[in-house]
Amino acid sequence: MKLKAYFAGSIRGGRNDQALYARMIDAVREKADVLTEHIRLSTINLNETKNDYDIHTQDMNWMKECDFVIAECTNPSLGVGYELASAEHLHKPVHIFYNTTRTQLSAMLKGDPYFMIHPYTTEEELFTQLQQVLEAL
Ligand code: 6IA
Repeated sequence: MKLKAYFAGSIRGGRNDQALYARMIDAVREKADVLTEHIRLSTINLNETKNDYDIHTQDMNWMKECDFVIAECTNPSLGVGYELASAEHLHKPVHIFYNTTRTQLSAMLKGDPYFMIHPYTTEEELFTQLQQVLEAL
């Protein structure tokens, strides 16, 4: 059976890195079904009034279902932080990527030995590390 991945990336926290999320999701899809494909979309309308209760329920069900979590945390997002804490409580393997030239990762992630943290400075470095993570699964 194919593995299931939960990809986490900023939505209301800001969509500056949407194209990067799409490229990462493409890479993850070589190895696993990505349950949270919508993160890649350039068409998310932040003004749309969706049912937040349904979004939270669906995402937490996917979190329970997934085999591992990949998060891109360069753009800070409250929702992603919440997802990462949930993943830890559910004992899911969590890989966090962030660009050290653009952000300082929160101490609440960097200081938690549970998380596997992958700092990078270039996109090439990011994808080399991501491939290594996927090959080791
Ligand atoms: O606080 P944020 O919005 O940046 O949180 C982003 C994280 O929360 C992502 O990793 C998603 O998994 C989850 N999330 C936040 N919003 C949504 C959503 N629709 N649909 C699915 N997952 C979400 C929001 C659309 C809305 C702006 C109309």
